[in-house]
Amino acid sequence: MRALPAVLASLLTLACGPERIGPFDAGVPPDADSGAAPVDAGPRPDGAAGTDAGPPRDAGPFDAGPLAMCPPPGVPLPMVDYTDREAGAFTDPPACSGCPGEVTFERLVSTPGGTVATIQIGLAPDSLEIMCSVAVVSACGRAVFEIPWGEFGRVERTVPLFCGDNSLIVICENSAGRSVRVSDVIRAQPCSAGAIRATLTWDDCGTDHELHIIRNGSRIYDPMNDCTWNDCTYAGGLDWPPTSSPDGDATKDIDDTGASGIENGRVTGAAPGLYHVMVEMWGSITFGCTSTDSTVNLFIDEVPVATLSVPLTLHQVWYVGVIDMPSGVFTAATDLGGRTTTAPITDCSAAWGPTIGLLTGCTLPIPDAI
Ligand SMILES: [Ca+2]
Ligand SMILES: [Ca+2]
Repeated sequence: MRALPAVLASLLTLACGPERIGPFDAGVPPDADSGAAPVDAGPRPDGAAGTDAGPPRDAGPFDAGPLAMCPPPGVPLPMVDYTDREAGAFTDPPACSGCPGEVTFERLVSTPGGTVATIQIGLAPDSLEIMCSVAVVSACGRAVFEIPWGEFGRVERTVPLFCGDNSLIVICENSAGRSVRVSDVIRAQPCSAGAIRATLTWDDCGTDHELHIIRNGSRIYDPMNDCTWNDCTYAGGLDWPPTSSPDGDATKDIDDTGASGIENGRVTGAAPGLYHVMVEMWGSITFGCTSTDSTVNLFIDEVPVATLSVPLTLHQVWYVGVIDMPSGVFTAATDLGGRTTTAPITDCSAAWGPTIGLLTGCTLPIPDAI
């Protein structure tokens, strides 16, 4: 375990406290953002994509062609500040002598028509004392990731994009105020039906949680039917039915071995059937913590359908639950009743695979077919 700088250690202590607000905190009053605004079919003054009938906008090199209509919101979406601001940098309050240094995108990379964006932010030398959040905002959905940019020297993160046009809003905050930057529009993959997405984050009390999306009737680490870090981190890695077609395929488009994540897995044009979601705790527990909180957000056709969070210890496996396609109904493992013998939390310490070469993690035959 490497020694932590004092400032970082204090951040970690705060992050592990019960008062910590998660990246998709449900504390936002439900009526603060009904979700109606970002997916409203009415005209929008800024000409946003989706169901908007406003003027077309040039998305530059990210133009992926016409988009399908955004789905209606299933639940309220997380509120994000500054969604009405033009691209650029500013502080809040406008005159702020002690705010964090100007946020600059020293590197903002997205594959045209892709599913993720990688951002690297330039900040003032006191960055370790600043907490930042990155909001991904589209006409179809919103997600917010809280990120201590100085953790373990990392200043770069890859975030999942929603289908269609996205903006990134980076907010870095200290006691004096906020330094904010809003990105230009990034056009990601076209929207399509049958899209499963699972996004995994974790707190600073642990490293390297592992997201799995597993076809029913299979098991964790089945090389053809478990979408995780070893066989699924590139487009077309797993050709799921219908075969010989991108339809139905699973991709883990963001993998992460460090602190706090992010990981992201998708199934595009999912074939009818059941899809299990599991999380392994691969990494280490940070000094001073007894467990690490793991959080999964599930989206069907980019609409958030569930947010779940549990504390994990080393080599535990969290059975998050099952998604039934094409209905998109999610059932948490804790609600599966007599349908499975797989526990919501499995201690896999005694059945962990060989660590030489990092070949496998949990070798137990889980989950049950249901
Ligand atoms: Ca991982
Ligand atoms: Ca396929």
